[in-house]
Amino acid sequence: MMDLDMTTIDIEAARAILRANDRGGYTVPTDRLYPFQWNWDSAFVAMGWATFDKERAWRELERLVEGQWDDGMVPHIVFHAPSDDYFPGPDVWRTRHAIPTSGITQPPVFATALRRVFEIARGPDAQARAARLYRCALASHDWWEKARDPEATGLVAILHPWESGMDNSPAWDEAMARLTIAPTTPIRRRDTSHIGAEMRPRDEDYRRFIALVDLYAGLGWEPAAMWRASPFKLVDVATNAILQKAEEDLLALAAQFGTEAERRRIEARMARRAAAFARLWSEERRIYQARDLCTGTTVDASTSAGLLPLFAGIPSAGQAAALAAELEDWLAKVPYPVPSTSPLDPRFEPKRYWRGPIWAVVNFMIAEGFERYGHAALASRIHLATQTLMRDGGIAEYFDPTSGDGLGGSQFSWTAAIRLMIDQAVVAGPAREKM
Ligand code: 9WN
Repeated sequence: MMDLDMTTIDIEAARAILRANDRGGYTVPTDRLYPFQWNWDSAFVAMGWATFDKERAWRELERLVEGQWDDGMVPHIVFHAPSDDYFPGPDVWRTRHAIPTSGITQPPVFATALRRVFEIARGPDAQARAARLYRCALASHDWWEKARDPEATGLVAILHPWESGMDNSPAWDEAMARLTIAPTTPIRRRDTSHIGAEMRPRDEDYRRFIALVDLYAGLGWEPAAMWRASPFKLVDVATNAILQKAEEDLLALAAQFGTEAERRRIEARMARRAAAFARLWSEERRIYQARDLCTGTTVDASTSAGLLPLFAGIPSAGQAAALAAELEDWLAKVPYPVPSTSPLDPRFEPKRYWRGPIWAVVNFMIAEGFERYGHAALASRIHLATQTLMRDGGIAEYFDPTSGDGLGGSQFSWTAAIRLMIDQAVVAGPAREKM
Protein backbone atom coordinates (compact mmCIF):
# COMPACT_ATOMS: atom_id res chain seq x y z
CA MET A 1 0.00 0.00 0.00
CA MET A 2 1.14 3.52 -0.70
CA ASP A 3 1.71 5.91 2.18
CA LEU A 4 -0.98 8.44 2.96
CA ASP A 5 0.83 11.52 1.61
CA MET A 6 1.35 9.90 -1.75
CA THR A 7 -2.31 8.90 -1.85
CA THR A 8 -3.43 12.44 -1.00
CA ILE A 9 -1.24 13.87 -3.75
CA ASP A 10 -2.58 11.36 -6.28
CA ILE A 11 -6.14 12.21 -5.39
CA GLU A 12 -5.58 15.92 -5.71
CA ALA A 13 -3.95 15.33 -9.09
CA ALA A 14 -6.89 13.21 -10.25
CA ARG A 15 -9.43 15.83 -9.16
CA ALA A 16 -7.40 18.57 -10.86
CA ILE A 17 -7.54 16.64 -14.14
CA LEU A 18 -11.32 16.42 -14.06
CA ARG A 19 -11.56 20.13 -13.30
CA ALA A 20 -9.12 21.00 -16.09
CA ASN A 21 -11.01 18.87 -18.62
CA ASP A 22 -14.40 20.28 -17.62
CA ARG A 23 -15.91 22.21 -20.55
CA GLY A 24 -19.08 23.32 -18.77
CA GLY A 25 -20.99 20.35 -17.40
CA TYR A 26 -19.28 17.79 -19.58
CA THR A 27 -15.72 16.51 -19.40
CA VAL A 28 -13.52 15.93 -22.45
CA PRO A 29 -11.41 12.74 -22.26
CA THR A 30 -8.30 14.89 -22.63
CA ASP A 31 -7.44 18.28 -24.13
CA ARG A 32 -6.96 18.49 -27.95
CA LEU A 33 -6.84 14.74 -28.77
CA TYR A 34 -10.53 14.22 -27.81
CA PRO A 35 -12.25 17.62 -27.64
CA PHE A 36 -15.88 16.44 -27.24
CA GLN A 37 -18.02 14.36 -24.86
CA TRP A 38 -17.56 10.60 -25.26
CA ASN A 39 -20.25 8.18 -24.11
CA TRP A 40 -18.56 5.53 -21.94
CA ASP A 41 -15.81 7.92 -20.85
CA SER A 42 -18.46 10.22 -19.38
CA ALA A 43 -20.17 7.40 -17.50
CA PHE A 44 -16.91 6.58 -15.68
CA VAL A 45 -16.11 10.25 -15.27
CA ALA A 46 -19.51 10.86 -13.62
CA MET A 47 -18.64 8.17 -11.05
CA GLY A 48 -15.31 9.93 -10.49
CA TRP A 49 -16.97 13.33 -10.03
CA ALA A 50 -19.43 11.75 -7.58
CA THR A 51 -16.56 11.12 -5.15
CA PHE A 52 -16.04 14.88 -4.60
CA ASP A 53 -18.53 17.04 -6.51
CA LYS A 54 -22.06 15.67 -6.56
CA GLU A 55 -23.61 18.41 -8.67
CA ARG A 56 -20.98 17.91 -11.35
CA ALA A 57 -21.62 14.15 -11.38
CA TRP A 58 -25.29 14.71 -12.21
CA ARG A 59 -24.46 17.29 -14.88
CA GLU A 60 -22.09 14.88 -16.64
CA LEU A 61 -24.89 12.37 -17.17
CA GLU A 62 -27.45 15.04 -18.05
CA ARG A 63 -25.21 16.58 -20.68
CA LEU A 64 -24.54 13.18 -22.23
CA VAL A 65 -28.24 12.53 -22.79
CA GLU A 66 -28.59 15.91 -24.50
CA GLY A 67 -27.21 13.88 -27.36
CA GLN A 68 -29.64 10.95 -27.01
CA TRP A 69 -31.62 10.24 -30.18
CA ASP A 70 -35.41 9.93 -30.32
CA ASP A 71 -35.06 6.18 -30.86
CA GLY A 72 -33.12 5.83 -27.59
CA MET A 73 -29.56 5.52 -28.89
CA VAL A 74 -26.93 7.36 -26.86
CA PRO A 75 -24.29 8.33 -29.44
CA HIS A 76 -20.63 7.64 -28.87
CA ILE A 77 -19.67 11.31 -29.30
CA VAL A 78 -21.67 14.46 -28.55
CA PHE A 79 -20.14 17.44 -30.36
CA HIS A 80 -21.20 20.17 -27.93
CA ALA A 81 -18.77 22.76 -29.35
CA PRO A 82 -16.80 22.84 -32.61
CA SER A 83 -13.13 21.85 -32.76
CA ASP A 84 -10.71 21.14 -35.59
CA ASP A 85 -8.56 18.94 -33.36
CA TYR A 86 -10.44 15.70 -34.07
CA PHE A 87 -11.28 13.61 -37.12
CA PRO A 88 -13.99 12.55 -37.97
CA GLY A 89 -16.05 15.58 -36.96
CA PRO A 90 -19.78 16.28 -37.46
CA ASP A 91 -19.38 17.00 -41.20
CA VAL A 92 -18.28 13.39 -41.71
CA TRP A 93 -21.02 11.86 -39.53
CA ARG A 94 -23.85 13.79 -41.20
CA THR A 95 -26.44 12.92 -38.52
CA ARG A 96 -29.59 14.95 -37.89
CA HIS A 97 -29.71 15.45 -34.12
CA ALA A 98 -30.18 19.04 -32.85
CA ILE A 99 -26.79 18.95 -31.10
CA PRO A 100 -24.39 17.33 -33.59
CA THR A 101 -23.49 13.75 -32.63
CA SER A 102 -21.85 10.68 -34.13
CA GLY A 103 -24.19 8.00 -35.50
CA ILE A 104 -23.01 4.99 -33.51
CA THR A 105 -22.94 4.16 -29.82
CA GLN A 106 -20.47 2.80 -27.23
CA PRO A 107 -20.55 0.33 -24.31
CA PRO A 108 -23.57 1.26 -22.14
CA VAL A 109 -22.00 2.03 -18.77
CA PHE A 110 -24.63 4.76 -18.27
CA ALA A 111 -27.11 2.91 -16.00
CA THR A 112 -24.25 1.61 -13.84
CA ALA A 113 -23.01 5.18 -13.46
CA LEU A 114 -26.50 6.46 -12.73
CA ARG A 115 -27.03 3.93 -9.96
CA ARG A 116 -23.70 4.76 -8.41
CA VAL A 117 -24.18 8.52 -8.65
CA PHE A 118 -27.66 8.17 -7.16
CA GLU A 119 -26.31 6.08 -4.27
CA ILE A 120 -23.50 8.42 -3.32
CA ALA A 121 -24.63 11.80 -4.56
CA ARG A 122 -27.94 12.19 -2.84
CA GLY A 123 -29.26 15.73 -2.53
CA PRO A 124 -32.58 17.56 -2.50
CA ASP A 125 -33.25 17.08 -6.20
CA ALA A 126 -31.62 13.64 -6.55
CA GLN A 127 -34.95 11.80 -6.84
CA ALA A 128 -36.24 13.90 -9.72
CA ARG A 129 -32.91 13.84 -11.56
CA ALA A 130 -32.53 10.08 -11.14
CA ALA A 131 -36.13 9.49 -12.24
CA ARG A 132 -35.55 11.39 -15.49
CA LEU A 133 -32.21 9.72 -16.19
CA TYR A 134 -33.71 6.30 -15.44
CA ARG A 135 -36.09 6.90 -18.38
CA CYS A 136 -33.11 7.75 -20.62
CA ALA A 137 -31.23 4.61 -19.56
CA LEU A 138 -34.29 2.43 -20.13
CA ALA A 139 -34.82 3.93 -23.60
CA SER A 140 -31.19 3.20 -24.40
CA HIS A 141 -31.44 -0.45 -23.29
CA ASP A 142 -34.68 -0.84 -25.27
CA TRP A 143 -32.84 0.56 -28.29
CA TRP A 144 -30.06 -2.01 -27.88
CA GLU A 145 -32.60 -4.80 -27.85
CA LYS A 146 -34.57 -3.57 -30.86
CA ALA A 147 -31.83 -2.16 -33.06
CA ARG A 148 -28.97 -4.50 -32.24
CA ASP A 149 -30.67 -7.81 -31.56
CA PRO A 150 -33.53 -7.76 -34.05
CA GLU A 151 -33.48 -11.55 -34.30
CA ALA A 152 -33.95 -11.85 -30.51
CA THR A 153 -30.90 -14.02 -29.85
CA GLY A 154 -30.35 -12.49 -26.40
CA LEU A 155 -27.01 -10.94 -27.41
CA VAL A 156 -26.53 -7.57 -29.11
CA ALA A 157 -24.13 -6.85 -31.95
CA ILE A 158 -21.96 -3.86 -32.75
CA LEU A 159 -21.83 -2.50 -36.29
CA HIS A 160 -18.57 -0.56 -36.01
CA PRO A 161 -15.32 -1.28 -34.10
CA TRP A 162 -15.62 2.15 -32.43
CA GLU A 163 -18.84 0.92 -30.79
CA SER A 164 -16.81 -1.58 -28.77
CA GLY A 165 -14.61 1.25 -27.45
CA MET A 166 -11.75 -1.19 -28.19
CA ASP A 167 -11.24 0.13 -31.67
CA ASN A 168 -8.38 -1.87 -33.17
CA SER A 169 -8.68 -5.02 -31.06
CA PRO A 170 -7.36 -8.14 -32.85
CA ALA A 171 -10.91 -9.47 -32.37
CA TRP A 172 -11.99 -7.24 -35.29
CA ASP A 173 -9.07 -8.05 -37.62
CA GLU A 174 -10.70 -10.74 -39.74
CA ALA A 175 -14.00 -8.95 -40.15
CA MET A 176 -12.23 -5.70 -41.02
CA ALA A 177 -9.88 -7.41 -43.48
CA ARG A 178 -12.93 -8.79 -45.31
CA LEU A 179 -14.44 -5.36 -45.96
CA THR A 180 -14.62 -4.54 -49.63
CA ILE A 181 -16.11 -1.05 -49.26
CA ALA A 182 -13.91 2.05 -49.59
CA PRO A 183 -14.32 5.42 -47.90
CA THR A 184 -15.73 8.32 -49.91
CA THR A 185 -14.67 10.85 -47.26
CA PRO A 186 -11.01 11.92 -47.52
CA ILE A 187 -9.14 10.69 -44.44
CA ARG A 188 -7.57 13.60 -42.56
CA ARG A 189 -6.28 12.02 -39.39
CA ARG A 190 -5.66 14.45 -36.54
CA ASP A 191 -4.81 11.88 -33.82
CA THR A 192 -1.29 11.26 -35.11
CA SER A 193 -0.47 14.98 -34.88
CA HIS A 194 -1.07 14.70 -31.11
CA ILE A 195 0.23 11.15 -30.41
CA GLY A 196 3.00 8.99 -31.92
CA ALA A 197 1.60 6.88 -34.78
CA GLU A 198 3.11 3.71 -33.26
CA MET A 199 0.63 4.02 -30.36
CA ARG A 200 -2.44 4.49 -32.57
CA PRO A 201 -4.44 2.39 -35.05
CA ARG A 202 -2.92 2.12 -38.53
CA ASP A 203 -3.96 4.07 -41.64
CA GLU A 204 -5.61 0.96 -43.07
CA ASP A 205 -7.76 0.74 -39.92
CA TYR A 206 -8.88 4.34 -40.42
CA ARG A 207 -9.79 3.68 -44.07
CA ARG A 208 -12.09 0.91 -42.91
CA PHE A 209 -13.47 2.86 -39.93
CA ILE A 210 -14.46 5.67 -42.27
CA ALA A 211 -15.73 3.35 -45.02
CA LEU A 212 -18.30 2.04 -42.51
CA VAL A 213 -19.23 5.59 -41.43
CA ASP A 214 -19.78 6.55 -45.09
CA LEU A 215 -21.89 3.44 -45.69
CA TYR A 216 -24.18 4.17 -42.73
CA ALA A 217 -24.39 7.91 -43.44
CA GLY A 218 -25.63 6.92 -46.91
CA LEU A 219 -28.40 4.91 -45.22
CA GLY A 220 -29.46 7.93 -43.17
CA TRP A 221 -28.36 6.13 -39.95
CA GLU A 222 -31.59 4.15 -40.00
CA PRO A 223 -31.05 1.15 -37.67
CA ALA A 224 -32.95 -1.50 -39.68
CA ALA A 225 -31.23 -0.48 -42.92
CA MET A 226 -27.84 -0.51 -41.17
CA TRP A 227 -28.50 -3.97 -39.78
CA ARG A 228 -29.42 -5.32 -43.22
CA ALA A 229 -26.50 -3.72 -45.07
CA SER A 230 -23.69 -4.02 -42.56
CA PRO A 231 -20.68 -6.13 -43.51
CA PHE A 232 -19.44 -5.79 -39.89
CA LYS A 233 -21.76 -7.40 -37.34
CA LEU A 234 -19.95 -8.62 -34.25
CA VAL A 235 -21.26 -9.96 -30.96
CA ASP A 236 -18.73 -8.19 -28.76
CA VAL A 237 -18.17 -9.81 -25.35
CA ALA A 238 -17.42 -6.49 -23.59
CA THR A 239 -20.53 -4.71 -24.87
CA ASN A 240 -22.81 -7.57 -23.87
CA ALA A 241 -21.18 -7.94 -20.45
CA ILE A 242 -21.37 -4.21 -19.76
CA LEU A 243 -24.99 -4.16 -20.95
CA GLN A 244 -25.84 -7.07 -18.65
CA LYS A 245 -24.26 -5.28 -15.67
CA ALA A 246 -26.11 -2.11 -16.67
CA GLU A 247 -29.41 -4.04 -16.78
CA GLU A 248 -28.75 -5.25 -13.22
CA ASP A 249 -28.25 -1.63 -12.15
CA LEU A 250 -31.24 -0.46 -14.17
CA LEU A 251 -33.37 -3.10 -12.46
CA ALA A 252 -32.28 -1.80 -9.06
CA LEU A 253 -33.30 1.71 -10.14
CA ALA A 254 -36.56 0.39 -11.59
CA ALA A 255 -37.58 -0.72 -8.10
CA GLN A 256 -37.98 2.98 -7.32
CA PHE A 257 -38.54 4.64 -10.65
CA GLY A 258 -40.00 2.01 -12.96
CA THR A 259 -43.24 0.14 -13.48
CA GLU A 260 -43.89 -3.54 -12.90
CA ALA A 261 -43.96 -4.10 -16.67
CA GLU A 262 -40.56 -2.46 -17.04
CA ARG A 263 -39.05 -4.59 -14.31
CA ARG A 264 -40.36 -7.72 -16.01
CA ARG A 265 -38.96 -6.57 -19.36
CA ILE A 266 -35.50 -5.98 -17.89
CA GLU A 267 -35.54 -9.31 -16.04
CA ALA A 268 -36.57 -11.20 -19.16
CA ARG A 269 -33.76 -9.62 -21.17
CA MET A 270 -31.24 -10.46 -18.45
CA ALA A 271 -32.32 -14.10 -18.32
CA ARG A 272 -32.14 -14.47 -22.10
CA ARG A 273 -28.72 -12.82 -22.27
CA ALA A 274 -27.28 -14.83 -19.38
CA ALA A 275 -28.26 -18.06 -21.15
CA ALA A 276 -26.99 -16.85 -24.53
CA PHE A 277 -23.55 -16.09 -23.08
CA ALA A 278 -22.89 -19.85 -23.11
CA ARG A 279 -22.37 -19.50 -26.88
CA LEU A 280 -19.41 -17.18 -26.28
CA TRP A 281 -17.53 -19.40 -23.83
CA SER A 282 -14.47 -21.23 -25.14
CA GLU A 283 -13.57 -24.19 -22.97
CA GLU A 284 -10.35 -24.65 -24.90
CA ARG A 285 -9.20 -21.02 -24.56
CA ARG A 286 -10.63 -20.58 -21.04
CA ILE A 287 -12.15 -17.24 -22.00
CA TYR A 288 -15.23 -15.67 -23.64
CA GLN A 289 -14.79 -14.88 -27.33
CA ALA A 290 -16.71 -12.73 -29.81
CA ARG A 291 -18.92 -14.11 -32.57
CA ASP A 292 -19.02 -12.86 -36.12
CA LEU A 293 -22.64 -12.82 -37.29
CA CYS A 294 -21.67 -12.35 -40.94
CA THR A 295 -19.79 -15.67 -40.99
CA GLY A 296 -21.49 -17.42 -38.08
CA THR A 297 -18.09 -18.19 -36.55
CA THR A 298 -16.30 -17.62 -33.25
CA VAL A 299 -13.48 -15.09 -33.32
CA ASP A 300 -10.42 -16.82 -31.96
CA ALA A 301 -8.85 -13.87 -30.15
CA SER A 302 -8.21 -13.75 -26.42
CA THR A 303 -8.60 -10.18 -25.21
CA SER A 304 -9.40 -8.40 -21.96
CA ALA A 305 -13.01 -8.16 -23.20
CA GLY A 306 -13.20 -11.90 -22.64
CA LEU A 307 -12.82 -11.44 -18.88
CA LEU A 308 -15.57 -8.83 -18.54
CA PRO A 309 -18.52 -11.24 -18.11
CA LEU A 310 -17.20 -11.53 -14.52
CA PHE A 311 -18.32 -7.92 -13.99
CA ALA A 312 -21.91 -8.94 -14.73
CA GLY A 313 -21.89 -12.18 -12.74
CA ILE A 314 -22.30 -14.31 -15.86
CA PRO A 315 -19.72 -17.13 -15.50
CA SER A 316 -20.19 -20.13 -13.23
CA ALA A 317 -17.75 -20.44 -10.31
CA GLY A 318 -15.79 -22.95 -12.39
CA GLN A 319 -15.61 -20.61 -15.37
CA ALA A 320 -14.51 -17.76 -13.09
CA ALA A 321 -11.69 -19.95 -11.78
CA ALA A 322 -10.70 -20.78 -15.37
CA LEU A 323 -10.65 -17.07 -16.22
CA ALA A 324 -8.42 -16.44 -13.20
CA ALA A 325 -6.05 -19.20 -14.31
CA GLU A 326 -5.98 -17.80 -17.83
CA LEU A 327 -5.12 -14.33 -16.54
CA GLU A 328 -2.36 -15.80 -14.34
CA ASP A 329 -0.82 -17.27 -17.51
CA TRP A 330 -0.85 -13.85 -19.15
CA LEU A 331 0.81 -12.39 -16.05
CA ALA A 332 3.63 -14.88 -16.29
CA LYS A 333 4.49 -13.07 -19.55
CA VAL A 334 3.96 -9.42 -18.55
CA PRO A 335 4.32 -7.84 -15.10
CA TYR A 336 1.28 -5.53 -15.19
CA PRO A 337 -2.40 -6.51 -15.40
CA VAL A 338 -4.55 -6.47 -17.51
CA PRO A 339 -3.18 -6.35 -21.07
CA SER A 340 -5.92 -5.67 -23.63
CA THR A 341 -4.73 -8.59 -25.75
CA SER A 342 -3.27 -11.82 -24.41
CA PRO A 343 0.55 -11.63 -24.43
CA LEU A 344 0.42 -15.26 -25.60
CA ASP A 345 -1.29 -14.15 -28.82
CA PRO A 346 1.09 -13.39 -31.73
CA ARG A 347 -0.94 -10.24 -32.44
CA PHE A 348 -0.02 -8.76 -29.02
CA GLU A 349 1.64 -5.32 -29.37
CA PRO A 350 2.39 -3.70 -26.00
CA LYS A 351 2.13 -0.10 -27.22
CA ARG A 352 -0.44 -0.14 -30.03
CA TYR A 353 -3.71 0.96 -28.56
CA TRP A 354 -6.17 -1.94 -27.99
CA ARG A 355 -3.69 -4.61 -29.13
CA GLY A 356 -1.84 -4.87 -25.80
CA PRO A 357 -1.88 -1.79 -23.54
CA ILE A 358 -3.75 -1.59 -20.23
CA TRP A 359 -6.78 0.66 -19.67
CA ALA A 360 -7.64 1.67 -16.09
CA VAL A 361 -11.39 1.44 -16.76
CA VAL A 362 -11.13 -2.13 -18.00
CA ASN A 363 -8.96 -3.03 -15.01
CA PHE A 364 -11.57 -1.60 -12.70
CA MET A 365 -14.40 -3.68 -14.17
CA ILE A 366 -12.32 -6.86 -14.21
CA ALA A 367 -11.21 -6.34 -10.60
CA GLU A 368 -14.83 -5.76 -9.54
CA GLY A 369 -15.69 -8.94 -11.39
CA PHE A 370 -13.10 -11.07 -9.62
CA GLU A 371 -14.17 -9.53 -6.32
CA ARG A 372 -17.74 -10.58 -7.07
CA TYR A 373 -16.57 -14.19 -7.38
CA GLY A 374 -14.50 -14.15 -4.21
CA HIS A 375 -11.13 -13.93 -6.00
CA ALA A 376 -10.22 -11.10 -3.65
CA ALA A 377 -6.43 -11.41 -3.94
CA LEU A 378 -6.52 -11.16 -7.72
CA ALA A 379 -8.97 -8.25 -7.50
CA SER A 380 -6.78 -6.22 -5.17
CA ARG A 381 -3.69 -7.10 -7.19
CA ILE A 382 -5.38 -5.50 -10.22
CA HIS A 383 -6.55 -2.42 -8.27
CA LEU A 384 -3.10 -1.91 -6.76
CA ALA A 385 -1.39 -2.35 -10.12
CA THR A 386 -3.68 0.33 -11.57
CA GLN A 387 -2.69 2.69 -8.75
CA THR A 388 1.00 1.93 -9.24
CA LEU A 389 0.78 2.44 -13.00
CA MET A 390 -0.73 5.89 -12.44
CA ARG A 391 1.74 6.84 -9.74
CA ASP A 392 4.74 5.90 -11.87
CA GLY A 393 3.43 6.42 -15.41
CA GLY A 394 1.10 9.40 -14.84
CA ILE A 395 -2.66 9.58 -15.25
CA ALA A 396 -2.29 8.51 -18.86
CA GLU A 397 -4.73 7.21 -21.46
CA TYR A 398 -3.25 3.69 -21.35
CA PHE A 399 -0.15 1.82 -20.13
CA ASP A 400 2.43 -0.56 -21.54
CA PRO A 401 1.97 -3.90 -19.71
CA THR A 402 5.63 -4.82 -20.21
CA SER A 403 7.22 -1.61 -18.86
CA GLY A 404 4.41 0.22 -17.04
CA ASP A 405 5.03 3.34 -19.18
CA GLY A 406 2.10 5.75 -19.55
CA LEU A 407 1.05 6.01 -23.22
CA GLY A 408 -1.28 7.99 -25.49
CA GLY A 409 -2.92 11.13 -24.15
CA SER A 410 -1.89 12.50 -20.76
CA GLN A 411 -4.06 14.09 -18.03
CA PHE A 412 -6.76 11.62 -18.99
CA SER A 413 -10.23 11.98 -17.49
CA TRP A 414 -11.48 8.41 -17.14
CA THR A 415 -8.11 7.28 -15.80
CA ALA A 416 -8.39 10.05 -13.17
CA ALA A 417 -11.95 8.94 -12.39
CA ILE A 418 -10.77 5.39 -11.77
CA ARG A 419 -8.04 6.70 -9.47
CA LEU A 420 -10.77 8.35 -7.39
CA MET A 421 -13.01 5.29 -7.47
CA ILE A 422 -10.28 2.87 -6.45
CA ASP A 423 -9.47 5.07 -3.53
CA GLN A 424 -13.10 5.00 -2.45
CA ALA A 425 -13.27 1.26 -2.98
CA VAL A 426 -10.20 0.72 -0.82
CA VAL A 427 -11.31 3.14 1.89
CA ALA A 428 -15.01 2.29 1.85
CA GLY A 429 -14.58 -1.46 1.47
CA PRO A 430 -18.05 -3.00 1.27
CA ALA A 431 -19.48 0.06 -0.55
CA ARG A 432 -17.90 -1.47 -3.61
CA GLU A 433 -20.31 -4.36 -3.46
CA LYS A 434 -23.10 -2.02 -4.37
CA MET A 435 -21.71 -1.04 -7.75
C1 9WN B 1 -12.99 6.80 -31.19
C2 9WN B 1 -12.16 8.59 -25.88
C3 9WN B 1 -12.21 7.36 -26.78
C4 9WN B 1 -12.56 6.09 -26.01
C5 9WN B 1 -12.36 4.84 -26.85
C6 9WN B 1 -10.95 4.85 -27.44
C7 9WN B 1 -10.77 6.13 -28.26
C8 9WN B 1 -11.81 7.18 -30.27
C9 9WN B 1 -10.60 7.48 -31.11
O1 9WN B 1 -10.96 7.25 -27.44
O2 9WN B 1 -11.63 6.08 -29.36
O3 9WN B 1 -14.15 6.69 -30.43
O4 9WN B 1 -10.68 8.43 -31.89
O5 9WN B 1 -9.58 6.80 -31.00
O6 9WN B 1 -10.70 3.73 -28.19
O7 9WN B 1 -12.54 3.68 -26.07
O8 9WN B 1 -13.90 6.14 -25.61
O9 9WN B 1 -11.29 8.33 -24.79
